Amino acid sequence: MKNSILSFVVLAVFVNIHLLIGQTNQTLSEPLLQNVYNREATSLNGNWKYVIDPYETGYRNHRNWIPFDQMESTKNSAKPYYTDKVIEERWDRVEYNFNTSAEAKVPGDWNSQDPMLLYYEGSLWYRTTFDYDIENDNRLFLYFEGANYQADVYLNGKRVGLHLGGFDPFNFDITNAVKSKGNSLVVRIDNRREKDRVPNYTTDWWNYGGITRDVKLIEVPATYVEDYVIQLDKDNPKNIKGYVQVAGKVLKNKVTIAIPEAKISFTGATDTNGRVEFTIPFKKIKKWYPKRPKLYGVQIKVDKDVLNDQIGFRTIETNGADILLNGQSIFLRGISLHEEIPMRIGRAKSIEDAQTQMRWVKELNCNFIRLAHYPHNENMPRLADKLGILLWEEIPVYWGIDYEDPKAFSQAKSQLETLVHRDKNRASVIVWSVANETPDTESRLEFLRQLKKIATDIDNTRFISAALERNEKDEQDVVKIPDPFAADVDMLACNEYIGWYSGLPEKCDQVTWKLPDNKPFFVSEFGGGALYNHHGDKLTRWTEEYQEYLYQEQIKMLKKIPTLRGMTPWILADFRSPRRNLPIIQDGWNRKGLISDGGFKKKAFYVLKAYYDEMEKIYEYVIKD
Ligand code: GCB
Repeated sequence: MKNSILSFVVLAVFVNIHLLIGQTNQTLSEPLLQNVYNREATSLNGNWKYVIDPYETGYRNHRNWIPFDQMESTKNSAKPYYTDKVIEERWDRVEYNFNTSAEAKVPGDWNSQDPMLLYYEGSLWYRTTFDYDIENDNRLFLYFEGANYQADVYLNGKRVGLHLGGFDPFNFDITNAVKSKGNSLVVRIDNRREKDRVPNYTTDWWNYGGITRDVKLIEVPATYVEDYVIQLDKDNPKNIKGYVQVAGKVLKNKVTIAIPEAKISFTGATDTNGRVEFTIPFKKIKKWYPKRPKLYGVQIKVDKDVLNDQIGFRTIETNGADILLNGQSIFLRGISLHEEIPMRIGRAKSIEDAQTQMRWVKELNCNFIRLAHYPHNENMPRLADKLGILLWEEIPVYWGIDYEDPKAFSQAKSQLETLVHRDKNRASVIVWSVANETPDTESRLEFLRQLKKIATDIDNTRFISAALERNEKDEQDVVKIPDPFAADVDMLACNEYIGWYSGLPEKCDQVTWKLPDNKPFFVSEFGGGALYNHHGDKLTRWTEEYQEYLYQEQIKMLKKIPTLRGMTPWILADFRSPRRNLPIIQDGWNRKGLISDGGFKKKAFYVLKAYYDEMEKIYEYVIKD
């Protein structure tokens, strides 16, 4: 009894701290524009100057640990340290000079661009210059698709904002800060691994730093479409349901939505907050299926702002152990992947990179991808929509982040909100995953439950899941998922490395799975390492034969689980990881890929493909509407 009162008090305090922190704005940026992907943009991609700053000379005074712009003395003093011009002055004076500095490609991780930066974790200052004329009373946003991890953004010497989070987009309204000629945009990126960050100290992937994704200027009319949801009504899929949020000058306005090919048009009036909600009945719409990924052209208009999107309409739900897509049972023939292109060391960033990954995914005969372990760039969900690939999207609440620290919670929250916000109109996305292999503690449980609530408050039409762990120590032959968060997820998922981290592949034949029968079960990871073209017998680790055998045994085992509805083995391609330093075999690469760092397929690739060909026939569905 005492214990339960104590844990109630602990939880109550935890919830309160979180609520309080939720009110302090850690991310000093404006609400994210919806569908920037389709807005006309001026790209700021290109070669940017950079200065490496491991000692934070440009950020902190040498007598004071806190950043310049947080120093009391600088705020009220007549001659503050931090003036409008301080950034340029400091950097262009004696010790540093952007003009003569080296250049790095934006977008791009810095690690793969300068050998000195391969393992660099610290601060680096970027600068680019541009001219820009804003028309009439339009507004101008500076949009970053992603930068790892902290971005401090300065325009013409003035700080415009800060963002925390390595994989999510953010934007700033720079209408009043921009000039028509010679703008200087300075961005400090800091990719240190810190206790209160998400992820924090330890990950099994490379901590690529820099402005890793596109940077653009988005000009919108004075009154503009800020956000919208246009999706099938989950409870009555004869309707399209959603809202439009207008921002800017005239919030009370007329909004129109047109889907000409489906003969749908809607006109509505926004309220004084700029919001209109709608339910639009329709006669006939072709649903989105992986085999026929029909996308409709959708146009949203307010005032002078016209925004186009391509949207697919489908339903997704569970019924007992079944996953029903448009009412029919499906099996998720998946694969996990990192946002990395193995042949060209570094982050994947372009549409061509996404196409390369998708080609392999299709060759495997997949209909599903787990975009591990953080939000991937928007090319992936956009392409998945077009190609008919279903997606699991996830935030880097990974391993041992600090579940007790409200700052960590606030970063996890903002990353999740942004991901759901960005992709909530994508038919391909069916799972929001809130965590990967996290410790079973009370604070972690509350952390994940709150994340679940945050995601479902924005979007309650998709599954909530998390890559949980199985019991590793006790009752080795009976496999269970003891994590209490299992009760909270819609799709029960776990990572298991039977035959690699525990035992040899034949171990698969010795275990029995004990799982609830009322939920779909999904294996979010299994696998083992193999160096491409390294051969031996099937019990010699690191050979292609071992990996092939492991896949055969895993598949035999998993086939016996009646509630199994899919899997995303670990992983499509070898990827860089500083944890993986076994000489000759690893040399800084996690070798669990089905494809090598040179882009070559290993033997296990074909085992998985054969299984997926079989599953495709078993779970054949008909396109009904
Ligand atoms: C895991 C992690 C993944 C690792 C993988 C491995 O469970 O979720 O990030 O890369 O194992 O290779 O051990």
